[in-house]
Amino acid sequence: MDLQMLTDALKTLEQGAMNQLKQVQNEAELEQWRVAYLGKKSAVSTLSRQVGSLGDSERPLAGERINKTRQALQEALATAKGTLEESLLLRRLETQRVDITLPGRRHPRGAIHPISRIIHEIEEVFLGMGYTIAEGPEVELDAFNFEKLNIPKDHPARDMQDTFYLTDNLLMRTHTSPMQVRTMEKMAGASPVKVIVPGRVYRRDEDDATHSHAFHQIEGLAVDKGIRMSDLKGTLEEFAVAVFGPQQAVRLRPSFFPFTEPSAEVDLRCIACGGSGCRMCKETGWIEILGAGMVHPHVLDGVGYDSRIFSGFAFGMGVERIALLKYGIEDIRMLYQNDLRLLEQFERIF
Ligand code: 2NM
Repeated sequence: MDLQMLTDALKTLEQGAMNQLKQVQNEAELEQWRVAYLGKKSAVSTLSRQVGSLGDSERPLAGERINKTRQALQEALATAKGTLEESLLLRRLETQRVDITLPGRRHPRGAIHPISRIIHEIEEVFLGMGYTIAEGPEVELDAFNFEKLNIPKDHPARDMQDTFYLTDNLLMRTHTSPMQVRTMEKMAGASPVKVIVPGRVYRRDEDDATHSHAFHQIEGLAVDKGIRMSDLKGTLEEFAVAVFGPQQAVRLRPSFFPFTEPSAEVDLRCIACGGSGCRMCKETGWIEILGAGMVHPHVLDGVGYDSRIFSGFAFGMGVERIALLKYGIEDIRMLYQNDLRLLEQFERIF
């Protein structure tokens, strides 16, 4: 073989390769082409092994030409690869086209549970009157749930507030009052104390339309020098108007709690008939919504407030009762069954 033969062979080879490359349709065929024209057993490789048999003067030029051919083939391969990838991408874009005009998929959104809603709403009302909010443990000491609230071990009020005991002295709280006791003790005689305590409480009750063994309370407490029953009534009127509307009024009837003296049941003017009498208020024109009173001097003294100097009022309401009244729900159990038909009627906030 001489240089001329080699040059001719390279030219023919290159032309053949370029023609073949035009036929290539996919990546597999391109790889076959690469192996055939640039692989170890390709014609270019075979020719380059024969360069050694040429004369000294021809050898450098022969090497140069072989390299040039190989370079041309490599460039053609790179170009073909780019073109192939581009056409594959275009085909994918065509077949996997996204219709951006389709309407979006709706995701179901949760709503605030009526119990939480009422708690938030009442919290706002009392925050507006300068109260702070405190929360405490649901598992309480007998001392905080009963003793410090003027309910000793043999007191009949213990029967009405029978609860779930963990040990002799540890129980599920029957009201949120223990947290009011804790707040007063923490304040260590400083005033004023203005706090509301929302939270879950427990009673050993049979569940029915109006009772639940676990329910929610909001209790309020104000202690200062010169706090009077009229402050209690004004505060509760403000609350009633904010939650039930501008026509509202409250009235106090004498009652009894061990931790208040005097004590009162608080009625709301009937929200169904406006006071004229109907089935809902049993023709009385009033609906009982909470209990309240002036904090018993014995309780004040027990938590470090001199009852000759300080006085206070306190009240407690059942959140479920307020929710049933406000939303016109008939049975307390509907608040716990998580039936979407009930829950979906409340505004979706999140
Ligand atoms: C009620 C009714 C009347 C009350 C009393 C106290 C405390 F801790 F100050 F003594 N907290 N809550 C209270 C008073 C609760 O619920 C029907």
